[in-house]
Amino acid sequence: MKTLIETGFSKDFLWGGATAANQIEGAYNIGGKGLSTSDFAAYKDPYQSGKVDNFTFNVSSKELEEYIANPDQYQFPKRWGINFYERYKEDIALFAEMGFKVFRLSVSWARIFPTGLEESPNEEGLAFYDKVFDECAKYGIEPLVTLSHYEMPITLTQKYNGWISRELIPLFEKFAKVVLERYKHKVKYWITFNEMNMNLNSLYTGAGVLEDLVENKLETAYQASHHQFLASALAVKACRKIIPHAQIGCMINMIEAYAKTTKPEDQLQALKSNQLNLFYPDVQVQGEYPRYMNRFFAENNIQIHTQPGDEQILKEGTVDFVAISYYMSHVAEFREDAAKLAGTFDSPIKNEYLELSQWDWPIDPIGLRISLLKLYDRYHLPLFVCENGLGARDEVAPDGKIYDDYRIDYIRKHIMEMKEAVKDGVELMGYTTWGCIDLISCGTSQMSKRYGFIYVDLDDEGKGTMDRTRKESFHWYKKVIQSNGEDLT
Ligand code: BGP
Repeated sequence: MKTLIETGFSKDFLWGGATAANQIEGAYNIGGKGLSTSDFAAYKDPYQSGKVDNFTFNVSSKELEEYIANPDQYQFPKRWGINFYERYKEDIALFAEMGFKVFRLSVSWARIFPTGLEESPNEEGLAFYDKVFDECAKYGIEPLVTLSHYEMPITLTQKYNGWISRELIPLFEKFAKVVLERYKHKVKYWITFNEMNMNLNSLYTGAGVLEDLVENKLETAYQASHHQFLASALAVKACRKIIPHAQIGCMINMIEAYAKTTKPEDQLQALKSNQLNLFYPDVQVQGEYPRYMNRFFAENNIQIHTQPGDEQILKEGTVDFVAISYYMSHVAEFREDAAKLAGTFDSPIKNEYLELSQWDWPIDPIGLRISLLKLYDRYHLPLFVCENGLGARDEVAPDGKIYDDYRIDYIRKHIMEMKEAVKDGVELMGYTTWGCIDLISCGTSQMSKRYGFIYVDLDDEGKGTMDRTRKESFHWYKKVIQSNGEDLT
């Protein structure tokens, strides 16, 4: 048998960058948009130290009440974003200058259905994304659209406490169908839910749930996830019908757990921790709940309410590809209460071999290769790295330039490992670095946690001109794309 080893990225590899509506658009109350859950992500004092150890934000019912009553007392940076709403032409032109083949963005549910409950969509909201996709098309950039990226109309939190309620499924299906129908000639790459596995970490961010109102958080996370699985499967089914040539994927935050030692108990713990993470794509790829969850649910008193027909929906709505965000790996060790911690990424254990980012995120490029190999072994489906990047404080030098060699170094090492994974046989569709333009942080609502190739003149309090400047990494990434990942110098 002749052996063929891939030597690099395929010629149609999708290079680009990724964003989310709530972190870039701003214009939170313009064009008929309703308020979203993310419009209540307040910027809080402790974040200023840059040492917050969290991934996603939570809001309690008391906080929400207070934010609604006294909005002027707080700052909500996701309300202003980087004003992509008005500056999208300039931004897309810059992406095109870098040679982007793909641009990942999300559609704000509340821009299309302001409360989520309307019968018909908000035309102004739909028209906005038409303009964005048309602008992409001008440069031959394919949009990769996430239907749900960490936001939903706040009304659905107030009325139903988010995805804990089954009522959200038909409401989301309606939204998804409207969007798929409207953009069927403009968008062929889709992702249903962003990082659904983060429901285990923040119920508010992932599922619009005020967690102080629920008794059993873990059970709620799985119940909300069950509803999202169904909503995702229904969106996949609709997509197949409306846009037969499209590709639609699921997505998780991939955090590979390494065992702390060679002790078998630690190894088993790592395996179980990885199972709890991969549970999400397992359902969305295989169309059914994996058997290992039965024991986990039983031992943790988790009862998921289902209805006849749910199994069928999951079976019929399996995805075409698996997308991941990848920022770090994780260390697992055996402990009696491991079940409580499993899957929550709440590990205090440091990996002594890895350096940390300024926000204490372990930097592990080889972990990306390991993740890709494991995912491909498990699913045999094309993979897409749709988020990866370094959140760092950038300084504007006296000459006006931003010398972000640390970011170049980070991305270079991750691309090298992706390339090794391709040589190892992984089918990789594309790579979109997170926050290709500086944007508001998801977890901390900071502007100073920057990921971009493009600097945006804006501080944590929303002050600045919002002018865009090319960083050193901009020129470097352009070369990378031009050479299809060969020139990484
Ligand atoms: C992912 C989210 C993104 C993003 C990124 C970086 O989990 O999908 O929305 O923001 O993480 O996180 P942060 O912004 O908290 O640094």
